[in-house]
Amino acid sequence: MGVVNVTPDSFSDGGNWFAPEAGVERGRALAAAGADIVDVGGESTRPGASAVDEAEECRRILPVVTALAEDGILVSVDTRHPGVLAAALAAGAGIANDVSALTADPASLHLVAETGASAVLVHMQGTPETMQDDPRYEDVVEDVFVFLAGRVTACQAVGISPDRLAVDPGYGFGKTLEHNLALLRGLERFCALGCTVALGVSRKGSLGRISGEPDPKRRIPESLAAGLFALDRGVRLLRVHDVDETRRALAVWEALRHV
Ligand code: HH2
Repeated sequence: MGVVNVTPDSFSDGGNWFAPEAGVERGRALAAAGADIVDVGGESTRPGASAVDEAEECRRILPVVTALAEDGILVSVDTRHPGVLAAALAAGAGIANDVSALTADPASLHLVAETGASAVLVHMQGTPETMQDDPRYEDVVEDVFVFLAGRVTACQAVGISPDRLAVDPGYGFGKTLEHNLALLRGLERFCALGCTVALGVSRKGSLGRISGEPDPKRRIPESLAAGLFALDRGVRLLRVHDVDETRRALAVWEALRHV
C-alpha cells in the first residue's frame, strides 16, 4: 500500500502532494512502482494534529480518488469521517482505512457493510491530538489484540466477513517506543484474528529515535528493516511512502524465502 497524503501538514510529506494534480501524479507513480493499493488521505493523524472538517477533507481527496480509480487503481481512503468515506467510496475507492477502526462514528461501520467495501481496522489509544500524552497499557500486545478482536466481531455482526478486513496494531498511535517495539515483536499474535495483518511503520519518528535520523524522508533503511521484520512475522499489507525501495527489498526477501 503506497501513501499519498493530500495534506499541508503530514509528518513526512506534508505539502508535497497538496495540489490535486500532484496527488494524482504521485498515486500513479506509486502504482507504477508496484503498489497494489494507493492510500489517499486528507487529514494528518500525526501526534498533535487537529481534525479537519469533512468538507475540506473531501475537497482535498476526491479529485485524487476519482482520477486514480478511473485509472483502475485500487484506492483506499484514510479517513475517520463517514461523510468523507461515503463520498470516496462513491468516487471509486474500494477500501476504508480507518485509524479509529470504524469506531469514531458507527455510520462508517454501516457504510462498509452496505457498500461491500473492504476495511483496515487500526488500533489507536486516544485521538491524534493527545495520543502521545503518556499512553499506558497493561500488556500492549494483549490489549491491542483484544481491541482488534472486538472490532472484527463488530464487523462480522453487521455482515462484513473477515476476508474483507485487515487488522493493524497502529504503530505510533498512542504508544511509546517500548510499546511500538513490543507490538512488532508480538505481531504473530494478530494472525490468530483470521484477517490480513497490516502495518504502517514507514518513516515513523520512533524509528528515527532508534537510528538517530531526524529527517523522515531519510528513514528508508529504518522503514525497510522494520517492514521486513514484520513480514517475517506474518504481516501481508505494508503501508509505505517509498514503494520502489520497498518493492526491491521485498523481491530479495521473497527470493530468499522460496529457496
Ligand atoms: N499511519 C498513518 C496514517 N494512516 N493507516 C494505517 N493502516 N496504519 C498506519 O500505521 C497509519 C495509517 C500516519 O502516517 P502518515 O499518513 O504518513 O502521516 P500523517 O498522519 O501525518 O498524514
